[in-house]
Amino acid sequence: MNATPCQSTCPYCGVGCGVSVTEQAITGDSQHPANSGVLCVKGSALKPSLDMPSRLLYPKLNGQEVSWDVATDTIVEKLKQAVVQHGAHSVAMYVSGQLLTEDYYLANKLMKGYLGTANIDTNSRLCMSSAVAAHIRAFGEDVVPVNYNDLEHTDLIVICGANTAWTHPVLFRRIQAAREVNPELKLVVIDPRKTVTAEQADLHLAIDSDDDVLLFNGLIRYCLDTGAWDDEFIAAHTQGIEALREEVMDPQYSLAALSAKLNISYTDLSRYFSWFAQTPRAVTLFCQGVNQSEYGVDKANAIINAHLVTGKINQRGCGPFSMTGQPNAMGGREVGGLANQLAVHRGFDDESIAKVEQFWQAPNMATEPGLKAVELFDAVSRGDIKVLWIMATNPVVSMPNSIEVRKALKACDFVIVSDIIADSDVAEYADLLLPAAGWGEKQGMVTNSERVISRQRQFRTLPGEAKPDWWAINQVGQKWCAQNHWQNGFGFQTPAEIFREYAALTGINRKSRFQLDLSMFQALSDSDYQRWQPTQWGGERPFTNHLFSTPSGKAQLVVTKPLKRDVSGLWLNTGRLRDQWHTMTRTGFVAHLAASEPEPRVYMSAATAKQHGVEFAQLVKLKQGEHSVYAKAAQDEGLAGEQLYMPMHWAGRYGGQSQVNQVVLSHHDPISGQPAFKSSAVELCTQPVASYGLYLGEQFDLKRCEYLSMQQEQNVKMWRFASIDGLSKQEWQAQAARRLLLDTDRGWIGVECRKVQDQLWVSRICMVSNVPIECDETQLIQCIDAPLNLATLLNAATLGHRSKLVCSCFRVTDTQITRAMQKQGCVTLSDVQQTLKCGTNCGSCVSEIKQLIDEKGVASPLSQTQPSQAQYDQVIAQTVIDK
Ligand SMILES: Nc1nc2c(c(=O)[nH]1)N[C@H]1C(S)=C(S)[C@@H](COP(=O)(O)OP(=O)(O)OC[C@H]3O[C@@H](n4cnc5c(=O)[nH]c(N)nc54)[C@H](O)[C@@H]3O)O[C@H]1N2
Ligand SMILES: Nc1nc2c(c(=O)[nH]1)N[C@H]1C(S)=C(S)[C@@H](COP(=O)(O)OP(=O)(O)OC[C@H]3O[C@@H](n4cnc5c(=O)[nH]c(N)nc54)[C@H](O)[C@@H]3O)O[C@H]1N2
Ligand code: SF4
Ligand SMILES: [Mo]
Repeated sequence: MNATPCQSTCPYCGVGCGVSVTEQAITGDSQHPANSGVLCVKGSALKPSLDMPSRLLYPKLNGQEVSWDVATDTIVEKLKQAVVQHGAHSVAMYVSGQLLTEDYYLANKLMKGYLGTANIDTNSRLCMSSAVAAHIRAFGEDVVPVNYNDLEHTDLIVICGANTAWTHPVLFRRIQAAREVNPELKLVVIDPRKTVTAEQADLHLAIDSDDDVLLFNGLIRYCLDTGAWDDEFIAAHTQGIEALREEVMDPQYSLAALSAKLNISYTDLSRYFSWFAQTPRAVTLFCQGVNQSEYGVDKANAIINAHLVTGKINQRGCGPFSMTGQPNAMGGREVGGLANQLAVHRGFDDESIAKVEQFWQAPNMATEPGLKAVELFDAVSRGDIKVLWIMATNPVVSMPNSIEVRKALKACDFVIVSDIIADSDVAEYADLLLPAAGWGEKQGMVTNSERVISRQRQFRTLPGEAKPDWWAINQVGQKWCAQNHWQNGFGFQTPAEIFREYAALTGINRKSRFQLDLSMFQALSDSDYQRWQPTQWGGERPFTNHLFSTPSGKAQLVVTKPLKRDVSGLWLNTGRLRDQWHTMTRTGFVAHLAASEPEPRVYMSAATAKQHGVEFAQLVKLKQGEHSVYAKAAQDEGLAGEQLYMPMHWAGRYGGQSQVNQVVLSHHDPISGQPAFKSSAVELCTQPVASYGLYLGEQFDLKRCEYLSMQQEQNVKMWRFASIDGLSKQEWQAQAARRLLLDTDRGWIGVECRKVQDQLWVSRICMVSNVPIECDETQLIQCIDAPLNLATLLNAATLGHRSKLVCSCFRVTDTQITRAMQKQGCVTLSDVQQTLKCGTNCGSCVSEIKQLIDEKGVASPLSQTQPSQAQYDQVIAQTVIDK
């Protein structure tokens, strides 16, 4: 790498922060409009994330290394067999919002122009498709009409169904900074959970699952009653007002009725409504609490309606703002990678099909929408899909009803998986594994939430035979054309060439009602592509003069009904953690990201736990029909009512036993097809466990446990396990040489040593207890690969309070913060920050620190009474040390 920093874009969330890469460090790019140099904890950990374990380096066919030539020949042959025998719709691709625009464009072209099927869907179906459908219904096109800087020029920010402090941290920091500048700026959070985001709001409305439409219709009604409708705007720029008025006049939307129905106090409800009604400027941000629902499209439209009827749109500081999840979810939507979109914001109408067909000179054009993710995997399950190419996504973890998805893949004739690691959960099902180039090894464009197109740049050489995804698709495309004696539509040599073709294709939108037009870049030179700077398409206000993309130019007000599935009893809410990314393949092994939430937990309030006979820290089982999942019970008083919360991340080597989607059914929105990941009915069962354990070493080689998770810590791996039948000392003894076995009052501790010169050094530790183990794990880790020191080891192993990592950037725990308050005289947030530096980098943990200060530290004792020397001697006397 040369000395000038390489300017690129963070590969995680849709905020799309710019990064600056040098040999030494990866830091925020101060020139990038999304972040002005700031990065969150995940972005700050990009450098260690590059050293991933089990990198996939060579194509593998049925487990055997093969050349790319053989691999791509095989794909073409399998495609041909399937198409000839079963028709075009028997093949499919399942791709990802983490692909670059060029990868995505080519995948879409291959499927829809050359294989004759629109069976190409993407994980964005699980993520953005409800927002996409709502935008199309309301605006006539999937356009986000807001910019990040609107957050700095508004009077009210509403965050609905998003935990922005954790999931779009840099954006949340901008919101917090704006509130500091303008103390009048209000923040309202609508979320059934009292999240870290909600804690920092002026008002938190803890609605029940899926009560959003009811709430927003009520808001619209309130605005009508208080004269806050913008009648001029409504008349000139919208259609459908009569039907909407009729809906919201229903008595259920009167403030009093609504307050009772939503179970939200009259005062809180009217505060939010009056703030929204009275201020001329308001932005409503939304994400998965809205999208991932059986009513996701209606929820998004209800939000958009509220902005349309009050005219709070298309002007500075105003608008409904769907935040995108993945780094290029937006780019994927632009090229048209959803099965129900054709390309460049066009659907499957005759005119669009003809235009795209002509542009591509497509020999085999898809003429109807393909299968959406859930339907697609159902089709795989039925045996209707014979060849499936999965790229940059891990559906056996991230799809609902994931056990069925696994079964379907197992039965599928030919599964191709393009990934960067060899042992992702989905790789297990691949007949053909293709090594993709990862972040930093490939280059191309990504579009963020505010339509800013930025470059990801290459700053590393390609390892092994890894190739960019576009390259693999291009090879297959070329061979497919040759096979069919068609003109080659896949002669691309560089991503720049692909980008130019994509930009040229968007030219079909010029002088049409569609906004997406990048045709000014169709002749972009290679060097201009290389030098590309973040560029927003559509400008700050795409709907200039309030001209929307509908045929009439008016925005459509969509009548939305407050429907709701009756989840009687417990309902399971799922989502994200601050420091992990999706199925953990890129963040699970980064020690300081793993430390803040080291094992799979299911959260609930003390009342819910009590009601179900559950004790915190113990193993519990969530059941849904015949499927179940194990996790440790943990407390979160932010969960109202009968609500459970479990992170979506646990997968692979890190917590592969505890994949929550095993108990999430595939109910989905009828329009968008987006699964309802936030509201599953589950049973919560206690689970008697004979042995809880902690195992530190290189490799876990004890018997298979029902519950097993792994935390990577520098050079040590630490497993937490629970075995229902129990784990015997004999099993450990049969395994370990040079072992110590220490009996404790609740179990035993096994220590395996090796001789280094004349000293005993610790190589493995196994602690087993009949109660959940809470001990000083950080200290225990330090005992590995160090001379045996029984006093330290036992002290670390003493059951007591387990420190929780609060600040990941500086690795500061709750215990340290408490100590700073009790022993170092820290009183305020800034005292603590000055003493420990915590919360001074990305700031994601500030509210957790504040909470500790308010609660005056952690409740558990800081230190355990240490055993006396006599006790140690006694233990050592009882110990067996092998020769
Ligand atoms: N740290 C981290 N950040 C990420 C990601 C990650 O994996 N890790 N992934 C990125 C991606 S792809 C995405 S899509 C985004 C997702 O970003 P978010 O949507 O902010 O994240 P989630 O945690 O999925 O869920 C959001 C919230 O919806 C709430 N919710 C559940 N049901 C309802 C409901 O009925 N109504 C309302 N109003 N709220 C409800 C949940 O309690 C939860 O707090 O995050 C992006 N950023
Ligand atoms: N219960 C529950 N489930 C959910 C959600 C939820 O909130 N709750 N959220 C849903 C949402 S919004 C999303 S976005 C999905 C995310 O779910 P997934 O897309 O399945 O998650 P990732 O772990 O990001 O998967 C990306 C895969 O691509 C690999 N990879 C990384 N870079 C590259 C590359 O450049 N090329 C290739 N070919 N491969 C690469 C990674 O190693 C990884 O295996 O999960 C969904 N599932
Ligand atoms: S906010 Fe998102 S884009 Fe920015 S550094 Fe964090 S993960 Fe990366
Ligand atoms: Mo997502």
